[in-house]
Amino acid sequence: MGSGIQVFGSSTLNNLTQNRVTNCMPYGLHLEEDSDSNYVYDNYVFNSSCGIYLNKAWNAGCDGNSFVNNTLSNSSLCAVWVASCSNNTFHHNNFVNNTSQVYSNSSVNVWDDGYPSGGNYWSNHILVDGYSGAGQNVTGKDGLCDTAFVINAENRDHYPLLGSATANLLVYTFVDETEYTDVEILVDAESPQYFSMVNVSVGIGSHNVTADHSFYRLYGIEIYKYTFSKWEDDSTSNPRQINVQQNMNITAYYTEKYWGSIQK
Ligand SMILES: [Ca+2]
Repeated sequence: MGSGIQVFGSSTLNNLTQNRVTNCMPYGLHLEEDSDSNYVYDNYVFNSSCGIYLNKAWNAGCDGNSFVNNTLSNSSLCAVWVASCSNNTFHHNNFVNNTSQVYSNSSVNVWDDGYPSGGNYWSNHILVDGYSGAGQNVTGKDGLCDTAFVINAENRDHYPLLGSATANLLVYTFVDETEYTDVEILVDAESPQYFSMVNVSVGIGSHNVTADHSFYRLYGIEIYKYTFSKWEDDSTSNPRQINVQQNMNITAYYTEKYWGSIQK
């Protein structure tokens, strides 16, 4: 029990990067009591009650922090819990399979990096892309969802990401880590130019890695099917063995096929 990483008591200008925080109750990353202007980048927070918890204490909130390129997954309560903390920025994070994505109370925060950089990937959002432009009203895809992800009246991601058809698997190495010996790549979004979907930590050694053989994506009323084609080194073995000696990325490529239309 206890938070994974706690930042307390007017702690400012810290960099929290490339941490793997799993099974921490109640909070994965915990900022409280006037901790401002910290940079939280490229962390993987899995299976906490709240992935990121921002709270006011002693009449001081946590403001002006940046949360970028983090993956927040399988949070039993919510991925981000924020109360009386404002001017924090969240973009290019993956919000995947959380009971609730964001709880926000008395807070006004920024949930995207503007156009065309974009916001976050939300696994429960409507992933439809037929329009582009800052107003998402120009015909043509741009890799960003056409509709905003609305948290409440004062908090919204104007440009949610569609995710990635190439699944980048960022493999962190932990010498003493043994619980993840098999790695499954789950690809459930589309748009080749965007960021990694899956961050998994494994130990040094040989591991069995599987990419999903196929998945479906809805575009408006049309359905596309994506089928595994190859790994970035042209191997088509799936599953395959990888030998981990240091942090690494591996990418699975998929082919897109038109599948059908939904009757409206
Ligand atoms: Ca769009």
